[in-house]
Amino acid sequence: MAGRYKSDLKWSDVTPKGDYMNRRQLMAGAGALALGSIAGPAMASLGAKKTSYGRGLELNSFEDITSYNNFYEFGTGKDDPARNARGLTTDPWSIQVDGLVDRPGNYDLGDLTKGITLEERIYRFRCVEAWSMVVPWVGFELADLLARVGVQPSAKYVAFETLVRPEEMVGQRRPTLDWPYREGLTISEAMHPLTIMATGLYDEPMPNQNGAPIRLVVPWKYGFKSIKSIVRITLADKRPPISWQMANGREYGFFSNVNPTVDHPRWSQATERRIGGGLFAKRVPTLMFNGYEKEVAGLYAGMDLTVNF
Ligand SMILES: Nc1nc2c(c(=O)[nH]1)N[C@H]1C(S)=C(S)[C@@H](COP(=O)(O)O)O[C@H]1N2
Ligand SMILES: [Mo]
Repeated sequence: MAGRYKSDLKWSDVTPKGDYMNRRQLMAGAGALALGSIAGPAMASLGAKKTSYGRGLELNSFEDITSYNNFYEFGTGKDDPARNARGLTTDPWSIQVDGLVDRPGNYDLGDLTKGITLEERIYRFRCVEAWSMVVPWVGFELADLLARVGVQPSAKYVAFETLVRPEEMVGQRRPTLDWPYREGLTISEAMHPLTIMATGLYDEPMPNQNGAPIRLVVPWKYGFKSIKSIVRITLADKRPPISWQMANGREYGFFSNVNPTVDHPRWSQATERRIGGGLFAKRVPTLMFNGYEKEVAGLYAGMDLTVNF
């Protein structure tokens, strides 16, 4: 699997059969090549924009990205999600959109994302535990989805929730966290063009252990902000509770921007261990905002980042 691209993105995996057919026709009509009809890079066949982010970064292998995971719904070991998430049902999938939106509803994922152009985004990914990877995500900007449902001017935050289904999510049979897993962003963070909803990686549909069928990716924040397998999106005027802050507010803050100068109470955040580098690989320096300072520092202008951690 490592480092290769398959010839189709299998939108059908996140799209009901009917929609999938419409999409194919739509795309063919628009002059794009039909899905799966040619060999070669799938991005070209989908007509998706190639990324302008992350060129030159060295990608982690598909194996690295799909075998070393945090997804506590499937257990707390790094290899638990790959093993335990196999049986997760991701089709059908719906997302409840509620709160301060013009068009609330319980949307089928295919309907909610119909016609949205997928894009490749190669991002650094830095876990609060001080390991990191580089992942070629496939997805679209969260701002596009929010535009579809119509964000009301009074909305200041976006809250997200993960599926609760203990029958399929063995980790949820224990109160490791207060399920559902919850996350949140300010509206300006949510609207930022770097913030994406990812439906795949390495040009394949999102592997279950990485948060199928759809997860958030916020590359300048610690990995736990990038909530997986989302079933609810709520627009709110108040800051929503988030899982890791609920579990330990002294160690995990709402913002959780990657910041090498603000250490975790129990370890340094100045450096990181690159996954796949081998046991004796040298740690590498952690970059401010995970290397996206130029793009996102403005969101936090005037804020004391040691207080708003
Ligand atoms: N629902 C849910 N989302 C989650 C987690 C989780 O346990 N449950 N773990 C978070 C953490 S701590 C990290 S580092 C990333 C890991 O994403 P990856 O397995 O795709 O690398 O997912 C985040 N999203
Ligand atoms: Mo993490």
